[in-house]
Amino acid sequence: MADLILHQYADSPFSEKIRALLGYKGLAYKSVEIPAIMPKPDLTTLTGGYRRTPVMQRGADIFCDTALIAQVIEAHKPEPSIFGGPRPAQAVAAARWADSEFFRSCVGLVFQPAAVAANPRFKDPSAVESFIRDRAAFTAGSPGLATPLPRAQAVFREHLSNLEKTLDHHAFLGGDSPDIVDFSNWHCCWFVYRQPVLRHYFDAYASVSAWLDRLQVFSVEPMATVISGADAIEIARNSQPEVIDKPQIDPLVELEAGATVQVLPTDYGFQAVIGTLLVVDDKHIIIARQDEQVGQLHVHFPRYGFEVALAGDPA
Ligand SMILES: N[C@@H](CCC(=O)N[C@@H](CS)C(=O)NCC(=O)O)C(=O)O
Repeated sequence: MADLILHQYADSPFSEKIRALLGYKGLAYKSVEIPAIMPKPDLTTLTGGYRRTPVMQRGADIFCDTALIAQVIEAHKPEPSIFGGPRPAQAVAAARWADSEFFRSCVGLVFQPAAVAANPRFKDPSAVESFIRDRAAFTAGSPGLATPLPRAQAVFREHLSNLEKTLDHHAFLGGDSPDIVDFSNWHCCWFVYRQPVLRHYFDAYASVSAWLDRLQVFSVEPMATVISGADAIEIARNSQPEVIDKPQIDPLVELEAGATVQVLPTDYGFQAVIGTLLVVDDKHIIIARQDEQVGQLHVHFPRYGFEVALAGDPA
């Protein structure tokens, strides 16, 4: 099977979720450092317009969103499992909540004025301006990424006190070993914890801090070989998308296989990807794209959190 290639950047929390997961699985992978703001020409050549971070590539197959990427990694190396716990419904729901509500509250904390002022990445006023402009375009049409500070802080503190109660009795949220809930909470906490000016938020939570130290171990020794975006494109060009075993189209979407469709996230980052519909089942949306430079690509999305419609239909 082709190598896993993670398109990511160092400061990205959702990339950190996947870096830590790959470290936990002991998987070697290739890594492309992508820009944090647009343009991202190599990435969007592969995705067809999806710009969120990270993206996983395997040959000419492109996987968007960390919920799906985590499943791809689990299938690639099933042990140790992060989906094998006794309460899958609770685990998936808890991970989704952490990746959405909890993440938004962490963004609220990280972008509070005191933290922005102390952040070396925002020392250059022109860099701040470009970042703000980029994120305004990125989140256009959605309520935005950051929960306002008073509510963000309340959500954060309440959740940390609940995590603390679990971690007083267990090494990980998944029990004796980490599961998907650990990785979805890890990247959110990491985003806040790594800012010295925000570390006080963890002062009252000794068990959470010890858990962060345990998870940190998985991301400190990256098993990544760094390659360029051009190398990743070359790999895609020299590969064929994997054959899809039993393509299905959910009849409720009222779309035919082969229709020209657009796929959009339902929460934020409304940059459509257009392609030929291959699969819509309970878990996946898969479309085919023909790129002049790369050839045939399959772009995969999780069904949860994404919408598929005829290209050009209003979202
Ligand atoms: N649900 C998505 C969220 C990804 C996300 O919001 N990533 C942030 C970076 S951590 C992003 O895309 N920011 C804008 C960008 O990188 O262009 C996932 O799980 O992959």
